[in-house]
Amino acid sequence: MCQTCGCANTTGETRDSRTVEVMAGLLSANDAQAARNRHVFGRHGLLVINLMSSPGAGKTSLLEATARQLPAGLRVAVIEGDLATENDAERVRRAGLRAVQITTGSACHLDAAMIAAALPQLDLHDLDVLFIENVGNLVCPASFDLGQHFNVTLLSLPEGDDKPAKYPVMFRAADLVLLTKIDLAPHLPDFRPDRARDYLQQLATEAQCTELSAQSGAGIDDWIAWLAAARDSYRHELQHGHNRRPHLASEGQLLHATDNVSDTPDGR
Ligand SMILES: Nc1nc2c(ncn2[C@@H]2O[C@H](COP(=O)(O)OP(=O)(O)OP(=O)(O)O)[C@@H](O)[C@H]2O)c(=O)[nH]1
Ligand SMILES: [Mg+2]
Repeated sequence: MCQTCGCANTTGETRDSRTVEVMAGLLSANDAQAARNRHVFGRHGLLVINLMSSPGAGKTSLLEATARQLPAGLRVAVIEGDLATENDAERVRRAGLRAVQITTGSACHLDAAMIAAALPQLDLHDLDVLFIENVGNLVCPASFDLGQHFNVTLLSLPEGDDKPAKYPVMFRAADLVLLTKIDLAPHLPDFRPDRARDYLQQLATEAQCTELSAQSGAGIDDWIAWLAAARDSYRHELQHGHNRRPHLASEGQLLHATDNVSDTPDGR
């Protein structure tokens, strides 16, 4: 799969110290670029939200539903990340949002340099919120800081309620978890939202967890309210000299750099 983060390497070659060194170097270069991105966003007072999930959990549909209910005057743009095609950027443009598509080729996640390269295509001074729709993948995107302020992780009902337990790095990185496609609940009785919340609690995450359906519109009001509150708190912190960072999972970064993740702190 991805040649840049080492996730394709399942044979033990990651234990080689030179490989570990190269990966650690890549991650630290990424962190430096992410800090530069965050500085640029801060100069513009621009709130940046990274949407992550497995493929098809409903990220683009959420952006389309968000566009339909945006408060008047809120200026929003989207950076789309996919291995191939301009499909998602075209979808959100049709919904009325400005959009830039990044196609990563073989990379299974976005990184900070890709975001920096896309920014000149957007008028940052003319925006309030920038969404980054990461590549559909429940593992690697959580380990790469892009310069964003919040991570939002989607879990759709058809995926099953045990995903926070099976993919802890992604869910620990989340500032907000959205249980999506809630309109399908009558057809998917095995998915128990309370069980998904229990699994999240077991990760000791403070992330809120809320339910919505991009299709029926249920829960979209709450999501828009969260967005407005996130923007207010980000701007308030910025006025006091603090440029917010999301809950990035440092154990995920180590997972990409070494094999020893068992006794690392959770990076909050
Ligand atoms: N029933 C139902 N279907 C949904 C909902 N949201 C998205 N879908 C469907 O789920 C499929 C995938 O949705 P997308 O929004 O493209 O998912 P995505 O996460 O952007 O997918 P990738 O970008 O490929 O990772 C589409 O067929 C959507 O119509 C929802 O709230 N309810
Ligand atoms: Mg999409």
